[in-house]
Amino acid sequence: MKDFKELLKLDILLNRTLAGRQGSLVRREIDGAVVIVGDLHGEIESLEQIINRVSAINREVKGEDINWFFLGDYVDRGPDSLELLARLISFRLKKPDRVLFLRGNHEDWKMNLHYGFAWELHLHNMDSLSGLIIKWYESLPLIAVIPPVAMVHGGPPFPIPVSFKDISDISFKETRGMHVLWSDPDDEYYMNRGGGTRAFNDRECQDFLRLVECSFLVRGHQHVPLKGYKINFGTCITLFSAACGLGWPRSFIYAKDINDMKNLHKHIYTL
Ligand SMILES: [Mn+2]
Repeated sequence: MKDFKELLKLDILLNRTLAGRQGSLVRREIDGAVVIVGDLHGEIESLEQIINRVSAINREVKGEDINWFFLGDYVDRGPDSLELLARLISFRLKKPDRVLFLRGNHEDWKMNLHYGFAWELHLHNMDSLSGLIIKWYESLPLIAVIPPVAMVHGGPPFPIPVSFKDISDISFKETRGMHVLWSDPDDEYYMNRGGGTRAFNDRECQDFLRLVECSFLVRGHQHVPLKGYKINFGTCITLFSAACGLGWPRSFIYAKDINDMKNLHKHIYTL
């Protein structure tokens, strides 16, 4: 494996030059199989298990090249944030066009100081890498539009944008960006996270999907007790791919063809 610093530098360049990238948005059409992975939170084991499971399924259905989408929250909480990031970037470097990383609310140094990653770096005598890690965070897009699926870490931007240009202009530093990284759907699981975060409803989800010409919103961010995933409003799928040391069920999406995602619930797998 390449030196971690080298990996970060290479991946920052890749993020900046992604096909279909317009500011905070990545918008493109794709062919082949699709995998979507939710929060991993420093669990290398969860990532390895998902990769192994996907290879087995893909072989079984004679799937072709796989497009991987990761919904953010790679670091904090779990024990192996450093190893996980290095593994993710090395994985990506093998097929740069087929792997996309979105930004989560934990791709934020202030969060890292409270939830573990900053301490992990300190224990490895790697405090000096924080600047480069922050640059990597800032190089990540916030929203992916891969018809018929739109992806974010938390929820739709609010107020709902009026155009693709409007979406590409969203910054993580402003309110709309904060909602993309932090929002949860309005349901019985909703707990206010404070700091101006909010719940989004069916109508807002529909309005956003209509604007981006997609049928589904796939997001992470929220642990779903006993299941590892949930579906809201018939259009919004939550995936959580970390066990958080508690053996929680973990989920991911695999589909042989992105256009075959009309019955999206059939493509959700749990570990
Ligand atoms: Mn999150």
